[in-house]
Amino acid sequence: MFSGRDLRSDFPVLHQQVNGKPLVYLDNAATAQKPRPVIDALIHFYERDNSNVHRGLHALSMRATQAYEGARTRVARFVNAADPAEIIFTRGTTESINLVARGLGGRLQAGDVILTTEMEHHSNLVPWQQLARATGATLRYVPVLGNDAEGGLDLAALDTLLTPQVKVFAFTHISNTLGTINPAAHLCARARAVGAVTVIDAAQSIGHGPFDVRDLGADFVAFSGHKMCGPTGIGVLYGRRSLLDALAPDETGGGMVVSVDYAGARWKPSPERFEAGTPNVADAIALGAACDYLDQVGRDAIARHDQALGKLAFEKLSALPGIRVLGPRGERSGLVSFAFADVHAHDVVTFADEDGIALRGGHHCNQPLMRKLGLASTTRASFYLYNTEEEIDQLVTSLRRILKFFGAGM
Ligand code: 7TS
Repeated sequence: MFSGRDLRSDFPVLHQQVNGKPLVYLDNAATAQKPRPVIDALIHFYERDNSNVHRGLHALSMRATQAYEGARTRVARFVNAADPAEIIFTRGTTESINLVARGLGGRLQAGDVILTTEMEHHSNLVPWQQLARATGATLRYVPVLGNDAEGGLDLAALDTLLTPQVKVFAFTHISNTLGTINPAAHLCARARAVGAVTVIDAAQSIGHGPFDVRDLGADFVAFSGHKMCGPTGIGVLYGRRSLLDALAPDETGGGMVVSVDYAGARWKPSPERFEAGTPNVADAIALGAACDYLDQVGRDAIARHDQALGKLAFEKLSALPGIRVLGPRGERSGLVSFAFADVHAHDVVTFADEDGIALRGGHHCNQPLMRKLGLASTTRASFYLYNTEEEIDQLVTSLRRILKFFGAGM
C-alpha cells in the first residue's frame, strides 16, 4: 500500500497555493491531475517524434506509428482485451458511447428495448434517447433504490426489465454522483442471458482499480483518458472484436477505407474502421504512459486507497449538522456527494475555494437522478491516489466554517 503523500511529488500541479492556501484538489471525478511521466511523454513526442501516422515511410512517421500502435497495445493490456484491434481511440467516454449508439442504429427497430439505469451521466443517457427516437425502440430504466436508501440499483427489477426484447443494456460502473459501485459482471451476465449487448460506462472506474473486460464479460466499454491521469482529448471504446466488425462506422474519410472509387468505398476492419482522419497521436501515447504509471503504483492498492478515503469522508461528513450525504453507506467508490439543508452547493464550492479546496457543485450531468432525489444540486468531493486523510480533515474544517458563516444547521 502506498500513501497519497508519497505520490504527490509526481504531480507538479499539486505544488501550488490557491488563495494563499496549499491546493487541496478534490475534483478528480471531473478530471484527474497528470503525473510527470505523462507530461514527459507529450513533450517527448512533440520534441522528437512528431509526425503523422500510418502514412509515412520516413523515420519520424515510423516512430510515431510505432508509438501510437504501442499505446493501443498498452491500453489493451490495461483492460485485458484479447486483441489490440478491440481498442478504438476516441475523444473520450462521450464520443465512445455515441460511436456505439449510432453504430447499433441499423440493428434496432420499433418493439426493441434499450435498457439503461436511473443513475446515468447525461453522456450515457442522451445518446440512447436519441437512438430510441431514431429507431422507434423503447428506452427503459433500472430504478435506483429509494431516496434515502443505499443508492444502489434495484436488481430485483431486472427480472421484469431484462426481457428478450432488450437489445442493449448500457450502465455505469460507478455513479459519478452517488459513488455506487455497480455489480458490472453480474449485470453483463444477466444481459447476456437474454441476448442483449452490454455497454459499460467506465469513466469513473477505469483509473480507480483493476479492470478486466473479459472477467466482466463486457461487450463494449467506454472511458476517458483524462480521468485516469492521462491527457484530455483522448479516450477509448473497447469492443468485442466480432461485434466491432459488425458495427457501422460513425465517421468516414481518410485512413478507414480499404479502397475507394467514384461509386463508393469499402471499410477497413477495426480499429482503423472507426478512426477516420488523423488521430490524436500524442495524447494516445501519453495515455499509454498513464497506464504504465497506474500499474506501477498498483491498481489493487489504488482501489483500496480511494475507497478508504471515500468511506472516511462519508463518515466524517455524515457527522456535520444539516447535511445529507448521498449514496451507499457500505462499499463505495472514492467520491462523496452531499447537500446542506440551508446552504447552496455553489456557495459551498466558493467558500471551499477560499480555503484552497477544489470541489464541484451542481447537477454533475445527472439531472434526472437529481430530480428523483429531490435535489437541485449537490457538492461533491472526489478522491484519487494523491489525496490524503489530512485533506479530508481540511475539507471538514472548511465546511464547518461555511456552516458557521451561514448560521446553518447549528
Ligand atoms: N460518464 C460518467 C459516469 C462520467 O462521470 C462522465 C464525466 C462522463 C461519462 C463523460 O466523460 P467525458 O470525459 O466524455 O466528458 N463526469 C464528469 C463529472 O462528474 N464532472 O465533470 C465530468
